[in-house]
Amino acid sequence: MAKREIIIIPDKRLRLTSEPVAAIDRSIRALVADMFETMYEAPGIGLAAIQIGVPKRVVTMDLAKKDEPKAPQVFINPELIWHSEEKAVAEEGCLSIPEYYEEVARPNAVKVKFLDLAGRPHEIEAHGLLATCLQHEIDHINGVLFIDHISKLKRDMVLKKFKKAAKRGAPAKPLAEDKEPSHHIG
Ligand code: K1U
Ligand code: ZN
Repeated sequence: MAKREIIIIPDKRLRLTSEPVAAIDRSIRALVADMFETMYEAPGIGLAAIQIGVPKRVVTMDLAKKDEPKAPQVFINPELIWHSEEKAVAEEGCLSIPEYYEEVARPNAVKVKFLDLAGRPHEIEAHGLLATCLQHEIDHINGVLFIDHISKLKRDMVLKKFKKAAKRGAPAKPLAEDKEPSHHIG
């Protein structure tokens, strides 16, 4: 198991469409182990393989609260098969856009089909944080970022800040109006 580097915007790999997993073999199990180590260390509640530079349709997640036992979940080839008409607004963050949080409106319920690590098929209906996180991660494997769901003005500000930082080779400075995460965990 190894912690991997999380790539951040404006890295072009974050805009790739990830490839479906054809066979859940030893290399996929090793990738999942590395993703959990990387996600827990970050720390984050979700991670898509492309965020560590691997363009495969693999997602890890753990939505357990601080005082609860770990609850690791793996979604291989996740597919959104239904979403509600009703939307909910929730604050989102992204490990590939560090220290930037913004409210995003998305369907408040979704149905997702996926394979688990043993290759068994599942279909779940998700609400609340699970629905938000699944949509955020499925966006990642389709090359979409949560800033694509906010106003162009805000998105351009964020992109400008991270492009400037990448040129300097330094971490991006926080935007004056960035909010702290408020909705999660613990
Ligand atoms: O995919 C990612 O970039 C991970 C992202 C998942 C996510 C968070 C919030 C809404 C939708 C999707 C994160 O984990 S950001 C970090 C975060 O939420 C967090 C960090 C420390 C403790 C608790 C939460
Ligand atoms: Zn993200």
